[in-house]
Amino acid sequence: MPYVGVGIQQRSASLRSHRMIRAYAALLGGVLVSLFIVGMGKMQADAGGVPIPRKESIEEIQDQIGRALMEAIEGEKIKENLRALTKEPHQAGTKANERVAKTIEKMYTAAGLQKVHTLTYDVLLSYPDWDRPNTVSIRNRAGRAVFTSRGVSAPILPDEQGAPHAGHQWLAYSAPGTFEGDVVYAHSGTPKDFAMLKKLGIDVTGKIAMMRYGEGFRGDKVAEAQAHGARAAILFSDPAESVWMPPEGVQRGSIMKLNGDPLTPLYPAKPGAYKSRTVDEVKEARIIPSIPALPISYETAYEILSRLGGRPVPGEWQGNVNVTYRLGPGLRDGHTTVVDVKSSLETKHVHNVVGYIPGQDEEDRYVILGNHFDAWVYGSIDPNSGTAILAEVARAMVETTKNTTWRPARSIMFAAWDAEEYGLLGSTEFVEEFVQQLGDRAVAYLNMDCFAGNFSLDVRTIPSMRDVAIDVAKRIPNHLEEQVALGRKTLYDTWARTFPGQNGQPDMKIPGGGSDHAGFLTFAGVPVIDFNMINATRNSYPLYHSLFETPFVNEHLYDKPDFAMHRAIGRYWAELARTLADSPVFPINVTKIAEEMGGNYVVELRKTLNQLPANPNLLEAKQQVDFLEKAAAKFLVRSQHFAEHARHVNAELQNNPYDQRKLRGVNERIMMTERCFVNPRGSPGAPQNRHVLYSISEHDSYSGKVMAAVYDAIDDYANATDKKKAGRKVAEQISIIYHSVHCATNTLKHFF
Ligand SMILES: *[C@@H]1O[C@H](CO)[C@@H](O)[C@H](O)[C@H]1NC(C)=O
Ligand SMILES: *[C@@H]1O[C@H](CO)[C@@H](O)[C@H](O)[C@H]1NC(C)=O
Ligand SMILES: *[C@@H]1O[C@H](CO)[C@@H](O)[C@H](O)[C@H]1NC(C)=O
Ligand SMILES: *[C@@H]1O[C@H](CO)[C@@H](O)[C@H](O)[C@H]1NC(C)=O
Ligand SMILES: *[C@@H]1O[C@H](CO)[C@@H](O)[C@H](O)[C@H]1NC(C)=O
Ligand SMILES: CC(=O)N[C@H]1CO[C@H](CO)[C@@H](O)[C@@H]1O
Repeated sequence: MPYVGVGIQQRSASLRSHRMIRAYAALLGGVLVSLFIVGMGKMQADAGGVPIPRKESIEEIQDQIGRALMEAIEGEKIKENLRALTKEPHQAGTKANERVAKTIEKMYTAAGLQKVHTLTYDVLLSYPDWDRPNTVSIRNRAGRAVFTSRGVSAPILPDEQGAPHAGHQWLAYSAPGTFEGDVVYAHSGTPKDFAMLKKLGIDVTGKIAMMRYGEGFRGDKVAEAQAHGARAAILFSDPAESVWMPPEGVQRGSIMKLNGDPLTPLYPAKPGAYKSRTVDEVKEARIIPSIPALPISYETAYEILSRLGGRPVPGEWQGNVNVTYRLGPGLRDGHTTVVDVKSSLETKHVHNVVGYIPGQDEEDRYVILGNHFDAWVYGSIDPNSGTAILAEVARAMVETTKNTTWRPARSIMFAAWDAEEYGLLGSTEFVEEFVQQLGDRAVAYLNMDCFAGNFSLDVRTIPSMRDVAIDVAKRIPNHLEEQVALGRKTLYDTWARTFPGQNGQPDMKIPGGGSDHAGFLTFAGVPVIDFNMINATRNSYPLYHSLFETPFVNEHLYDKPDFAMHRAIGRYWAELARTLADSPVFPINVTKIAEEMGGNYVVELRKTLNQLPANPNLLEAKQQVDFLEKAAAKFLVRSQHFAEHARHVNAELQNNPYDQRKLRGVNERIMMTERCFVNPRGSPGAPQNRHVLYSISEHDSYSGKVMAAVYDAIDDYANATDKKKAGRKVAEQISIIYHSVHCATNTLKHFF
């Protein structure tokens, strides 16, 4: 890298030390005086008489800024935000949700964020008929209804849950229609469950598949039912999977099997953009179902289950409704079941709201914090617990920039996404619109959707971000008094104990497809952290997507009235953002990718291939694994050298005038190493899945999968009749990973 003019270096160095000194002065003037005496003692003067803080004191200043920021986050304000955001049901595309977008704009503006504005997209959404609820009924031989579900859940707290139509039970993107026929109980509706039914001699063709929630994405269940010939689908909340759910409660949700607007794949659905796909094509591609589907409560499920004929289900299929579950098909006494769904597809405006705290040193580098704001009903947990927290993080950060002279070195962007519930539409369209800029400038994306419990932090991230996820958690005070009493003072302590992983570190899964981080990672290759709070069992969270997710639940069930847990989440979010925005060298550890590649991914891949029946058509694939292994070893060595170089650059920064360009070079290479794992062509059949390591599984859109395209090719091989062709496809997919690893190695080198 050519050397830069000395004048520029000195200027930027003195600018930075000035800022540091101003930060000192401001903090000294504040409540933190006594703490800062220590830092002062460590100040020294350089030859020119300008005091330059030594290494420890910079860290101490950072520490103090962190504390000031954490102190600034107030539980009471989060609570106020939450009430303001959950006044009425607000599905994407409705007037009510537009009002919520306006509320967020006002919150962001009042917080002092800059350039607060909305980004509008026109996307395909789906609604029930608000005047005629969906129903399930049971008819006797004479065709008379002996039972009809209400189709609307009754409120428990009318003050919070009493809006007209709030209780409607529906699934977005269901086909409209009425179907009368026989029910088959298909357990969780997984491919395995349908295979089991086949084995048991039960044919789902022409029947109604009744499936319970849990074990994967609801859209996959309905698609699976349709693929097996079912004419309608019923999903119910089994008490076994539904903590706190009242008998009448239902889980709403989307059953679209794609992220982003289905009519404008890969491109932003900006107003006026040409829609490259028609609704019929979307149905043909089985992205949305062509059969009616609806969710029912366990009270309604009881009516069907208690009349269902046929043999009892296999033992592990029995749920917690108080009857013996049977397979069907059909009800006893010649009764039939009628599914009646009213629904329509509509193209609607959706609005993302964004705002910024501009970075002082690198305005064109962004740390992005995001959460969606559209909800199935009131959304006080999912998602507005997160929306309320994020708005408070924004306010507290700006306040900290005012009370101290701290400014983030890089820009911090706050994003409230619309239409996440329908299939991550708002964030996906945004990523599609700005994919180039995000690839070039986004440092990281930090997502928090909602919480699922109130006990431990839970983090899903990629290997290069694990260190920062851990380091920051070690700084956040534990919100649980009884944990603190046991000596677990920080979020990290409870987390590491609750979810132990390898090397004494907490276990972190790779991010799945369930929230707005997906597009950032899988389409743009931006490192992401998706986090929330959860209970030790990690099972589905209470009242999910139900009418009963209203502020009372946050205030009295999930958290204490002081919102200590909400606050702890806010502190984690803020500190993650500040760390990523201020650390001179990005706290993104590319050595971890190399380590995982050689130590885990290659090993697993070899094992999987070796488990397949030996076949000459697999030899090429196995050879590719050998190449990949060698490439991974080189990548590891190179990343260790690079880490040494980065440490050196960082150390120089602490002692001498800053060499901003060297630093920028190091950080650019970290970013570009991550981007090496984006394959612009996408994976076969899924051009939106462009990350070759971390992607969404084709078979379960909720879970993240390592090297999904490779494993999908292996699955296809296992079932293929043309083994030669299928074997070559496996080799090709492994070779694409090899190419990415090679790219990463070269990115970390100086010359090629
Ligand atoms: C920041 O300053 C304002 C106005 O002086 C004050 O109300 C607020 O409490 C201060 N915040 C912190 C965290 O010190
Ligand atoms: C089983 O549950 C249903 C619906 O919740 C209820 O109506 C019925 O009385 C219960 N039956 C028994 C035997 O507990
Ligand atoms: C979390 O677990 C605690 C006990 O460990 C339980 O009392 C509580 O109901 C659970 N809360 C949620 C939100 O799942
Ligand atoms: C977590 O949830 C449980 C169940 O509602 C509740 O008893 C407990 O107080 C909650 N914990 C906190 C810290 O709010
Ligand atoms: C990055 O990860 C490697 C491999 O786990 C580890 O040895 C190294 O200490 C990490 N680097 C930093 C700066 O934490
Ligand atoms: C349709 C079919 O035959 N599917 C099989 C494909 O291969 C997997 C094993 O890799 C089986 O589990 C499926 O049953």
